[in-house]
Amino acid sequence: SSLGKRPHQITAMRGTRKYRHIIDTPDPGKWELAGYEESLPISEKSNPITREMDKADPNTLVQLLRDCDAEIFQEEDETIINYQRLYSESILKTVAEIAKKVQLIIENPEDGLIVLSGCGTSGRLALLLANSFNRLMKGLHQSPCYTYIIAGGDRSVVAAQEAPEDNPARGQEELKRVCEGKKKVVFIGISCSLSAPFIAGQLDFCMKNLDVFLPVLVGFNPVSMARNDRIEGWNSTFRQVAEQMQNLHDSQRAFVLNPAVGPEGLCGSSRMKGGSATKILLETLFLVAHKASSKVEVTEKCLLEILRTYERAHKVTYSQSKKIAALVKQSATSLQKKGHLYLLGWGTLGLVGIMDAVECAPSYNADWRDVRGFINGGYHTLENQEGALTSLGPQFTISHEDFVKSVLPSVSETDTIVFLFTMDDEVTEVEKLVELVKEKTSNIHAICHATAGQYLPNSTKKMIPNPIVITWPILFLEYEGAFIQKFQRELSSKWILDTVTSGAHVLKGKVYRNFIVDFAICNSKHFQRAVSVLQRLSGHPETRCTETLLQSIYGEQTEQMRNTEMSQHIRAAMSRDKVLPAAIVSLLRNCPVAEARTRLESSESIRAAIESSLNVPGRKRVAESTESAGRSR
Ligand code: S6P
Repeated sequence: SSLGKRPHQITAMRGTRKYRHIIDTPDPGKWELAGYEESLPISEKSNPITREMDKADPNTLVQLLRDCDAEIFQEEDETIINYQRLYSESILKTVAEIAKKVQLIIENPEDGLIVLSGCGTSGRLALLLANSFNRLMKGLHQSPCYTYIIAGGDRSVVAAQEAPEDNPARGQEELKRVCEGKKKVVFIGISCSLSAPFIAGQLDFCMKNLDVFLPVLVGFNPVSMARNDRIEGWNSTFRQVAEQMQNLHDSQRAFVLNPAVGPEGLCGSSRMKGGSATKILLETLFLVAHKASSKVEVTEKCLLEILRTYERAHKVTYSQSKKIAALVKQSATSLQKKGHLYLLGWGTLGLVGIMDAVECAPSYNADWRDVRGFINGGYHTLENQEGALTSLGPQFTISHEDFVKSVLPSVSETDTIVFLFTMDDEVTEVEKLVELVKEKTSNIHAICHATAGQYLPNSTKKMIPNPIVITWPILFLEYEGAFIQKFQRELSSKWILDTVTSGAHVLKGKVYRNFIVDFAICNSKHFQRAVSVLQRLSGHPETRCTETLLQSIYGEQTEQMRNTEMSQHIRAAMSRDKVLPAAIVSLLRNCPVAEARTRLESSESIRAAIESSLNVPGRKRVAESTESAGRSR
């Protein structure tokens, strides 16, 4: 393909590559060129790789997302804009510096704490990572010193609550609560798109208390692209906070860890690459910190060794592309027939499943019942701070027993079930559950991780005809080796499930080109993204797009609503169906929102409605060039 390739530069760049790559990392994308969707941060740009994704068949879909994921490992290209990347020296250096600060906490756990905080997927990852490293410490008879914060509290782990993300004061309160009495705190604020007010509030608080706190900001945009709009009830923007952090970076009183990993395969869906890169970067950082505390010097080589295991994981995972594509197809068929996708996982893979399932609701305006994740042992295995939340309602039931009791009775042939486990789990337990499910549907799939030499028993193979079996090489490493292996399996499962859930929604018609055209507008980031998608699809200016979006939200009473706060718009948007699709069709056809809604009702999918609106005779083909759109942020 000609995507972003500049033949005269490729040789030069290849020649300067420092490390032998395990996967074929793509050549730098067009998105790196100056001027490409200039007004948008990397995390919100549309990835040139996936421009035609909505027309792709399942096999192609998997390849496209594989290539997007490979961009995580792409090296800095000094001939272009010079974004720092995962393997850039500046990033490796920062990781090593932060690791040293983390090491001090590990060695004095009584007075210290490492806090990971995030919203949505970033918050779920905070929980996963904090628990992993506490487990690592317990295994070494050290006192655990990691904890997590997720915006909205533990209920956000298993059900999407995107609104708390907009609240910086709540972020601060939570931080103060978990750090009470601690003398030294390394605070890791994760916001993939450098945008969440909840995290901005926390970082701001840390910077005002530098005697106790060492704040670290993790995300995947340059600071100059951090979000810069006013935060409701707050006096600075995320960008201002990030700039202050950057100013403290050189004196090591704060750190910003923000390699570019390229735009998401689906525009803005930071749960995908953003989430994966967060996991890779932070696990590597903590692993070297722990090594350092057992007197192994933190060198660039040792960092690279760990990073390369993740790169290897990409290759091993996508060597199963054919089978992944089959699962994408099957899952899409279920969703199209109004069936369900259930992910039944063991151990932390159960949480990976939940993470992917939960995000379908805000990402694709899916019903929370469409895609659901379950974990063996429920909250006990999840190891969340607040314990069992089952009493909050059916959305909060997450154990396999809950699944058998309340979901299984209504499972039918239109549903797809995916089992997620490793060969070290109790495979007989898996078989027992498969046995039960088999009576209801034949669409049974599995993602199973094995170590070289381990084979799936024949009994299991008979029950699950075409499992995705990923065989990992034996790692002869010290104590941490087992963790590295676990991290790889989690990431591998995440990659597969991200692809499956995203791919299935693409095939369901929720995506036009690589824009998700039906997502929940449930926080200010989503509101702005909606406006930006409208601009890029219609070519109309921001004011007109905002106006139409408000009409779609409020119907006739837009006039009074124009000067109300964003939070009010969001509350209203959340109680309304198809807000974004109706606005898109209305703008493209230049018709009232009500008419757009009727058209959507009678259309086979949202994508189809948009496609036919773009083909209305006499329409200017403004949407062809995404490069020129989205100007006015
Ligand atoms: C994104 C996902 C969201 C984000 C959350 C935090 O695909 O739907 O839940 O994880 O909004 O985003 P960020 O950029 O602050 O990490």
